[in-house]
This record gives sequence, C-alpha cells and structure tokens, in this order.
Amino acid sequence: MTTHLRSDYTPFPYDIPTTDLLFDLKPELTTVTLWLEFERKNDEPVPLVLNGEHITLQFISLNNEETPLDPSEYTVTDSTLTLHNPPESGMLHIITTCTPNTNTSLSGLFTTGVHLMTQCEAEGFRRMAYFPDRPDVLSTYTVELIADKAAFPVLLSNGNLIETRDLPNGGHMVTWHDPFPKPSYLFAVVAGQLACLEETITQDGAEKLLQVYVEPHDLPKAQFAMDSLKASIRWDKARFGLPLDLERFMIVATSDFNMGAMENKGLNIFNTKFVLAHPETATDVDFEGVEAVVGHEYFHNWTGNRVTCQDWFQLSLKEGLTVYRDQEFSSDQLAEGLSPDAATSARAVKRIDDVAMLRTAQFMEDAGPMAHPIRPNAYEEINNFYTMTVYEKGAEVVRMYETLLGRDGFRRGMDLYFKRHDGQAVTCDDFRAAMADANQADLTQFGRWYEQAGTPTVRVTSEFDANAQTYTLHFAQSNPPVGIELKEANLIKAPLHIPLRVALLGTDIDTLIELKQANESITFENITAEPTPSLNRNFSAPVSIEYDYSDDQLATLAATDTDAFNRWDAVQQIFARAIVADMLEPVFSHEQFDTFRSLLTDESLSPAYRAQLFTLPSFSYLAQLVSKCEPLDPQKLFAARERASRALSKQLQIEWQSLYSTLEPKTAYAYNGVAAGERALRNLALRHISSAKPDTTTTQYAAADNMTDRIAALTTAIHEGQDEALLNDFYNRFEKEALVIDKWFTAQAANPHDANITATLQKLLAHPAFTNPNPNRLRSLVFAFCNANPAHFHATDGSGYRFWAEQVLAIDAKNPQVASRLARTLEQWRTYAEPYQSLMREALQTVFNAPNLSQDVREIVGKALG
Ligand code: B3K
Ligand code: ZN
Repeated sequence: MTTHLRSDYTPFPYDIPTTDLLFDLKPELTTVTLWLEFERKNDEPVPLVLNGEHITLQFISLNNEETPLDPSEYTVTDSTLTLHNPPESGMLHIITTCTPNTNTSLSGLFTTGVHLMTQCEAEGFRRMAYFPDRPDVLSTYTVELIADKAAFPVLLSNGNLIETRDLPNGGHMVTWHDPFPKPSYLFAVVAGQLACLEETITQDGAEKLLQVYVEPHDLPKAQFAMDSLKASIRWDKARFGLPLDLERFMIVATSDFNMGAMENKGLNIFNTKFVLAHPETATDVDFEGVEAVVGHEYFHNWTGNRVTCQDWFQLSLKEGLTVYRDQEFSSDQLAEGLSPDAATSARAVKRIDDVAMLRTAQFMEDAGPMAHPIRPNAYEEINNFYTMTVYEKGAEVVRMYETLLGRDGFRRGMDLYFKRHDGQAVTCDDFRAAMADANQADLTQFGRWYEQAGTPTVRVTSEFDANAQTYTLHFAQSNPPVGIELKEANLIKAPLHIPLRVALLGTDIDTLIELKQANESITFENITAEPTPSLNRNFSAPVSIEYDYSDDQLATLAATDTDAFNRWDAVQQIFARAIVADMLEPVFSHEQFDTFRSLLTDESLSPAYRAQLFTLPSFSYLAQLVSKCEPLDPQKLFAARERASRALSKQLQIEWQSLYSTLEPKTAYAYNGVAAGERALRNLALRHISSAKPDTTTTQYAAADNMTDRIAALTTAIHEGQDEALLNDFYNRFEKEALVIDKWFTAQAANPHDANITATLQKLLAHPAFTNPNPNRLRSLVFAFCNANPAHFHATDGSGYRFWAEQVLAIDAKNPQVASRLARTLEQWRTYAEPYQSLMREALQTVFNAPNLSQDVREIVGKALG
C-alpha cells in the first residue's frame, strides 16, 4: 500500500493544451479514442507517465501515425502507461476499451438503469483513458460521443454543444466543446433516455439555457431543483459578483451514486436524492437538501472549477469554501422576505443545524484514528478524505476569515483570489494570501488551522472583583495530538488564532476577542454585578469551550441570551448535563421544567427554533461527552437519553398537546422555512404525545398531504410498536418511488423499539426491493441500522458488529467507496466499555484479515486498529 505525502508534490513535467476524445458508447464494451497534445515544460527529457486502471490498451501511436508505437517505447502496468523517450512535444493517439456494465464501483464510466454516466473525481478518469489524472493538469476538451440513437437518445458532455448528426445503422454522434481548460476530474459524459426540464434566463444581456435531466416519470419532481438552480445563479452574482460563464448549464440525476452530487463543468451529475422534490414524496429536509446541494455544485463552478486545486491535499480549498458558500446561500434563502427579527432567527436555525452536525460528526472524527488537518499531509486512498473535517471544519475555517475581516473584507479577499488565480490550480496558502493581501491583514498564525488536527479546547475561567468593579476572563487554549499526530515524535502544536465572540449578559459588552496565545486574559472595567459570560457566540470558532457554568447561569443563558445560537446551546447543555451526570436517573429540577415550559410556549420564538431547542442532543454527541470521563456504555447512555425524553413528554404533556393542535396546518403544503418549522415542531409534539394519544399518529398518517407529516407519523407509530398496517400501506402507496422506499427501509432499520430487530433486518435484506441495492438503498438499511440505531447495533452479544463486518465485506467486493464509509462506523471502538470494546475489535479484525480487501477499507480499518 502506498502512502501519498503532501510534501512529495512536484508539478507535472508536460503541458496538455488540448484533449480530444471520441467515445463509442456501448454498455458491454466502450471504446475511447484519445488525442493528447503534449508539450514538455523543461529542457531535460523526461518520461511521460499517464495513469490508467481497469482499461485495455488497443492502440497507441504518435502524431497520428497509422503504425503503432513499438512496444519497446512504452511500458504498461496495472496503473500506468509510460512513454520512455517522448519528443519534446507531439500528439499521442491512444485507443482503450472499458466495460461500463461490470463497473460496480460507480467510479469512471458505469451503467445506471438504461443509461451510461461517469464519475471522475477524484481518480475515475483513469478508468476510461490513459491520462495525467491529477487536478493540476488543465486541458481544453473536445468530445465526440457516438451511440445507438434509440438506446441513447441523449448524449451530453461538458461545455457547449457544437454539432449533432445521425449516422448510418441507427447511430448518432454529438460533439461538445468546453472552452474552459479543466482538470480531468471535472470531465463528464452522460448517455441515456432522459427527460429534460428546461428554462432560459438572461444574465448580463446573454441568454443561458438551464436544463434538468431526469427519468421521464420523474419530470414532475424536477421543478424545485430548477428553481434552486436559478436562485443559486442569482445569489452568486449578487453576493460575490460571479456570473454563469457557459451558454448552458445542465443537471442530470441518477439513482446510482456514491455521494450527493458532482460539479463537472457545465454538466453536474446528481444523486436523485438531491434533485427530485415533490411534496408527496420529499420531506422538508429533502427540499432543503436539494436547494443546498444544487447551490453547492453550482458554486463550485467558481470555487473549484475556475480556480481548482493543485493537488488533492488541497481539497478543502474548494470544498470548505464551497460548503461555506452553500451555507450562506441557504441562510439567505431562509431569511428572504422575512422581517429583520424573523430573518435573524431563521439564520440562527440554519447555523444551529450546521453546528450541531459539526459538533456531532466532525468533532468525533477529529478525536479518532482518522483525525487529520483540513489540509491532510498524507493519505492512502484519497476518496477516504472527503470528510467532515475537509468539508465542514473547512467551511468553519473559511467562516473565520469572514469573522476576522468582516463581510466586505472577505469579499475583497475573494475578488483578489479570482483576479490572481482564475484558470489556475492552487493551494490553501494561496487563498489565505489573497485574504491577507486584500485586507493588509497578517494571517500567518491563522495558517495553523490548516496544519493541526483535533478540536481545540478553550478553557475559560472568570473572576469578578466587586470592589474594583472588574471582570476578568482567562482563556487557555490547548489542542493535544490526535490520530496520526500521535505518531509524530516531538510534535509541537503552537497556539491558534481563534476569533471568539463574547458577550457579558447583564452588561452591554459584546465583542470579538482574537486569541493568539496559549494563555491570555482580558479584563472588563466598570462591571457592577457579576455577569454571565456568553462565549463563542454564533459559534465564531470551531472549538470546544469549557466553562463551569452553574445551573443558574445556564438558566440565565437559556432565558435571556440574545445570541440565538448560545441560547440553544445553553438548553442543550442543560439536557446533556442531566443525561450524562447520572445515567441511571436523569432528572430535571422544577426550575428547569419552568424554563423549558416557558421556552416551549414562547410565541416570540419561531417554531423552527423551538423544535431545535427541544431536540435532545444526539446519541453520538452525548457519547463524546461521556467518553471524555469514562468508557462508554452505549446501552446505559441510550436508556438515559430515553428517560430524559420521557420526562419531557410527561412534564410538558399539556404543552405538547396544545402545540399539536394549534400548529395544525391551515393551508395546503408549501415548502418554505416558516412552514417547515411549524411542521417540525408539530411532529416533535406528535412524538411526545403519541403514547398518551396513540390514535393521533394514525389520523395524521391518513390525513397528511405531504411526505414530511406522513413519514413522521409512520416513524412515530412504528417506534411506538403499532401494527404493520401503516407500513404496508406506505409500501403499497410508494412502491414505484425509490427514494420513498428508502425511507420505508430506514424507518424500520433505525427503529430502537423493535424487540425482533434481527428478524426484521433479515426480512428487509431478503425483500425484493433490496436485490442489488444501490448506494442509497444500502444507506437506507445497512447504514441506518449501524449508524442510527445505537440501542440495537450495540447489542451485548456483538450481533450488530458481526452484521457490520459481513456487510462491509460484501459491499467492498462491489463498491469500495461505499464500503469504506460503512467501515468508519467502528473507528471509535477504543472509547467503549467492555464487552463492547472487545467485540468491536474482533469485528474490525475480521474485516482486516479478509482477503482482497480494497485499499479504501484497508486504510480505515488499519488506522482504527493501528
Ligand atoms: N466534489 C464532489 C465529491 C467527489 C467525491 C469523490 N469521492 C461533490 C462535492 O463536494 O460537491
Ligand atoms: Zn463540493
């Protein structure tokens, strides 16, 4: 196994000005003809090494000669084609074949239903043609596609459509040209029988064609994606001055996709989950996801495509920045048209969602064996580094520039970044330099955020001097080595530059403190009474704050903090404390219930926000808190969380019931933030009243005019152990809707109260809808059980872990990328108590010892055990 090191970077010795490709597309055997123009960069002769995997060389010649190259002039291995003595410049002509219909990895060219599609990032292009498959080789592509017209009436590639013509014998040929030089990872081809929703827009006086391609029967579900695309285009122009640079922009949906979507230049390919949205089949969360992912991929057109990455270690350059951009877009969309106060609250709701995810999943990653800086220094398999750290922590690092430099300063940095680097492949340091130079700011120390793994802790203590009327805050930051850093001898992790927004409740102090030292203090004057500090407001830095709040102080924050994020966080801390402090008997005091009651019924707080306030911290988040103090007993923790939830049901029953009726929808379903918030709170109320009023779920299920309410009712009902009738009804209603059937699988696989879960799993695995499961279906059942059903996954007999091992291996044989995602489930094994810990290690060992393990899974399991 090879470890790739960031420090090994060297530029590719050749330029590839143009790349011409001819695809003769057939599912069983596709022939790819490549004309590669090369120009050596330096005087010294150097071999030309191209990447290529799982392809068969049919022909190779130089400068379009008919006679093939003599085999002594080149060497082919499993992963390369090397030309030993190429001329200084020339044209390489290579013909290869590949077999899309046996490609189950969904990387490269693969069949999906009756269609053919590609996925090239990170290293899929090399599965179609020999090529310098690395992000810093930019080339201008012209692509000709030939296929049977009846089987593949739609033929798409990047850029602009140049020509379409019919061929004899029922074939046709389409030519595409992408005027923007790009790396191979942004290349795409689609051939299929797809229906298209299209609209035109005018931007800066030029007309642009927008298209969304889906299966014909899905056409009625494509409008929301189109609307999201139009909104994204408007937003990027308004917020960052960035236009759509092509004559047309296409989105194509496929049900067989390893991740969410892919930003191929002008031809985004999407998982159907992030394109299709219709009230009857998609929940509010699905709608939100479509909007965010359509935005994300569109925004990549500038942050990723026009300016791309020098090497894959710089992945966060495009991903962190683009996540930050999509978060801002979603936040603006939620705030649109609301009063200033309501807009602030809507933005807070989005911020809370994003941070809750970061603190749950990214903090966990950052404390485990896969911990890495947002710009990693080493990897075995790059696909394993499309992580929460690179994406979500990366976005927080970008957000900190905005916090430090201000909205306008950040924009100046972005403008300079594009001015300097448009059309280039650059590094995270180039981005930081643009931010610094545009603002005459010193961001040298800030660069450490790119170097250090781990979640920094800021320990805060306070001193109030009543006589001197001073209040002092002491800050101590620390970030001990984690993950791979543990192996580095003499590693010194110097202090970070941390922007911390702090207010003192009870005073008018609200300020941004820039921490730069390991220890520092700040003293506030004229403080007459001891204030309650509100720290890291709006989560201004991705750190873990430790301050010993008294119960009273938490209650003050919960009741009065004007920072909606910290107010939410205070309530979460109250819950977490009760659950973690005494796992046998979590209790809330009368005062705490009074606080809860007044928050739950406070009409000045939006329903969306109240739903977030009363969503208990997730099992995984609590698990992190517990494992800081003791080995984790998942059964004990799960039971404690359940007890806390039941206490909220019981003590606030009247309030839940009254909310449930007052929030009854008065108008037909529409997706918007306000309506979605009302549904979220009402469906939370439903869960809290369902055991007292079991009929409510069945009534809501039957009456629902939308998927949000229907699936909430179904999930609540089956978790309450109600009969199978609803499940059957749901299946029959939506049998033809793959994404809805995914929800049906999840509802059952994640059911914590199914006493016969093993039997249920077996039944679901054998279900006809589970034959040849695609990644979405695997996620709906296998991942849902392993990652979202802690009560059963952590069965004390180890059956959950054995199931995990079987599934990792079975999936790995077909699709290593998906398998290695699942493999990550057990990486926290060392934090567990016995017998869990030993049983997990055994399961990991089983996987590690299996023959023919992919490099993807081997890296994950190896690091976990290592
Ligand atoms: N850039 C792609 C992710 C590619 C993942 C490759 N394993 C989607 C995105 O982040 O927009
Ligand atoms: Zn992305």
